[in-house]
Amino acid sequence: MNRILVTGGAGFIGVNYVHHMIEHSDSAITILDKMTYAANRLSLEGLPGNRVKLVVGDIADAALVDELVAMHGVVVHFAAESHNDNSLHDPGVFVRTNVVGTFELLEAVRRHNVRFHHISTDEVYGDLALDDPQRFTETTPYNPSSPYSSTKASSDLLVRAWVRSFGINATLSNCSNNYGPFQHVEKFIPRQITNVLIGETPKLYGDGTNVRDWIHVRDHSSAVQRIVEKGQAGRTYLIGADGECNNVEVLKMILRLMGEPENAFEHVLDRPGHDLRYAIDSTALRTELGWVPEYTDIERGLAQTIDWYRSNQAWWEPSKANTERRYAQQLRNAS
Ligand code: NAD
Ligand code: TDX
Repeated sequence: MNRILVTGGAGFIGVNYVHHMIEHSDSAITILDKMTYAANRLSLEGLPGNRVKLVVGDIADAALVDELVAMHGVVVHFAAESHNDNSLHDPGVFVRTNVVGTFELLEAVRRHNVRFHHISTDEVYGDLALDDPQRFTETTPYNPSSPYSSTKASSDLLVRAWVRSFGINATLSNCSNNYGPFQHVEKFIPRQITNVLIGETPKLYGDGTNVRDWIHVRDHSSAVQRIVEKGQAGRTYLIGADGECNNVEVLKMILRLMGEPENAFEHVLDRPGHDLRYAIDSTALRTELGWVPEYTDIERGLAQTIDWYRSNQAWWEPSKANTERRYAQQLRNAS
């Protein structure tokens, strides 16, 4: 049985990956998670105690990371500060977790010769014009815009350098925008779904023409499993499911699916430096590793996600008021 150390396994994508691996492998999993505001213990309910263990700790804690890495065959590294808006208001913690934390993990996998997979984002490539026929590929130059994406880009470069200089056995993946169950209510889709559920008006940044390339989080999990099992050491794989959609379209779809008028939202102050468009070309992952996304009907995926938030109010309600307070404070700071 494989022993996998999953960093950030109590957050959105990490916990979906843990559930996926429990269903689709016989691995034993240790989650290393600092349990920041973004983590939720309820997401771990139903996981088998004999196969999943939670260690509460910081990936920037070198001694703890060294001890844990030594006990595992694979590290799958999801832990990060992940929200662009927060990075504009408090960038320091993004540098500590995303850069220093990744550095400590790299040093530990180097010492103990452990397989490493680094989870990253398409945002490292910057943004595209709406009419640009090109999409991001493994060779697109890095050009991050925000404190968040620049710290993710930094962590990617550290991984690449540790592969080249020290020969660590690592792969990287850069994925597009995820949606699905267990996503924190600060993010666009759950924020708007839960706004409707509590009778608050959904909030659209700027004119809403910004395009994101949506992928269901379950497809991200299956892609990561494939890369960890079959990926070539040193390679970067781009993960995407051809889900380009602009924010107004997504918001109108949510409102329609929830039985609200399509125009029942308000435009609010735009995010500073707001990236216009992301688009992933995942041909290499599909042709070389044979990965195929399953949840490509976004309307269906959104309907299921809405059902999940309706049925799991106890999961998100405790963080909703705080999140909206944080947004209100950020708005006051900006004006
Ligand atoms: P999230 O914010 O929901 O979860 C992050 C998790 O990391 C939380 O459980 C948090 O407690 C933990 N964490 C934070 N700092 C830590 C530290 N110092 N030590 C240990 N644990 C710590 O984020 P997410 O959306 O699940 O993103 C997971 C990963 O996927 C990140 O690396 C992110 O950059 C990447 N990614 C996200 C998306 C997306 O659409 N959300 C897309 C592509 C890539
Ligand atoms: O209230 C909102 N209104 C709005 O219009 C929020 C929270 C967001 N938006 C817009 C901004 C973006 O164009 O929606 C889009 C998506 O926003 P986020 O959910 O904040 O995601 P994004 O900034 O695109 O980054 C996400 O995808 C890439 C994740 O948060 C990152 O972790 C990942 O790397």
